[in-house]
Amino acid sequence: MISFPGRNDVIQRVYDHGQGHIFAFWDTLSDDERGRLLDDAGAIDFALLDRLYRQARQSAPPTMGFEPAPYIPLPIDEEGRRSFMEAREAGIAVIRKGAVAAFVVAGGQGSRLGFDGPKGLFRAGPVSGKSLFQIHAEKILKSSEKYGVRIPWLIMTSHANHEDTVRYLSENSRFGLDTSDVYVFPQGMIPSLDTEGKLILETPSSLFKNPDGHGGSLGALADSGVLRAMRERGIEIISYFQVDNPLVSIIDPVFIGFHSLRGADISSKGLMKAYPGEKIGVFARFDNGAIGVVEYSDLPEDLQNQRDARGALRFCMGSIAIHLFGVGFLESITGGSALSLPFHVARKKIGAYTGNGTTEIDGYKFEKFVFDALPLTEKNIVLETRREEEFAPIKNPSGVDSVESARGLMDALARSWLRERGIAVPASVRTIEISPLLALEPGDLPASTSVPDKELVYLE
Ligand code: UD2
Repeated sequence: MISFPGRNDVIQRVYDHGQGHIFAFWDTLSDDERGRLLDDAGAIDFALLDRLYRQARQSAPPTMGFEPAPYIPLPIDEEGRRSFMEAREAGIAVIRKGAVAAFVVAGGQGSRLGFDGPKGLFRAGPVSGKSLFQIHAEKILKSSEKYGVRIPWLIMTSHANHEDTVRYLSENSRFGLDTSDVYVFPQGMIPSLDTEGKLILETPSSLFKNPDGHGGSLGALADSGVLRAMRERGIEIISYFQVDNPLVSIIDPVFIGFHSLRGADISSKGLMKAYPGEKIGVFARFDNGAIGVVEYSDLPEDLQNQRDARGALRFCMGSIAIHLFGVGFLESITGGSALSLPFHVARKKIGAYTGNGTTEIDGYKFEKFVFDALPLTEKNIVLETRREEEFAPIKNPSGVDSVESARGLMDALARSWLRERGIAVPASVRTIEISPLLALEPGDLPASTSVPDKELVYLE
């Protein structure tokens, strides 16, 4: 057995768990490299990995029965409109008191979109070319001005993109937000395993690890001290969204109002699925009464296609990963920083260092999903929203859920706002975009707004 001054306990633990192969290149490593490998090994929770490997080997995890979850529908009559107006008033009061923070999960890379860097740097604006980060930052800035408060912006990065993200935000002066209002922190990592349950080397001196999923964000909020900082700032609600959705309404008074009035621990936005196979989870009520999300890949095809008596999809309410979290609730589930969200297993190709460079092998990656926090609440609610107003995910370079479709949706939303305000759009206009700094909703557009007669229009 190898040894290293002061670290022999770690080495022993690695051997005890049958993972001694990670020292295969020990003789070729410098002392620094040996130290780094031992840092990786020392951070491993072997009991957890053993459990996850057993979970990965089980053919299908036992699941509870479930039915479609109840939700607050979009208003269709006077009573519905009144309750949305009441919620809006209540939400505005909560925002004005400075009790809401914005939280984006941005651990992902833009690789699927064909660019090398944090996804938040991707230029989504159809006319302006503004990045996703800039669009989100400007929405937060505009909300701060509109409601006369400072709204903190929390950004979860990953190991792979943390430094690039911090540099980008700093080079762009956080798009006008104050340094003291922007909190950037990385998510956790977890080692992947091969199909025999063995740790994988990424280099001779480091283990292959993957980010612990967006569900890791709740633990990372607590571990980074940001949750405590929010408590100290008087924040009561954290508004959570994904970096890849340029249409998201980040500070939404109606949503915040329903959350407050109903005394929810978590609130989630949902929308009608566009087609049975759409890649969004569905809201469900489990047999134990808890309301949560069943991921699209876990919803059997017969349930995906099931229709009710009126011919509508039975599991129709899709989750678009927009949630409000009560700070008190987050404190209660992250107490002692041990968060009990389960890990999901994905079988993936993994680049393993073998001595002759890197080889693709089959292995298991483990990830937490944020919506697994929903069933841990005393109370959570689902609010229906309009797809065309809130959801334009950028996942692919073209086709469904792509850059093209998102830009088209941004253009369509801008046109609908202008229509609502009776502002004419000349026929020559091919694409139109409205800066978040000008308007977050139709009512924000100044009465003097007019649309110039040209192909590409940016209203700012
Ligand atoms: C997610 C949801 C799906 C639906 C869809 C809407 C899950 C498992 N699925 O699907 O139900 O709501 O979004 O767009 O949630 N991220 C991190 N760290 C990680 C992993 C992800 O920050 O370790 C971020 C990532 O940057 C992105 C978001 O989480 O902003 C969603 O990740 P994704 O694109 O992998 O999720 P997807 O499309 O499978």
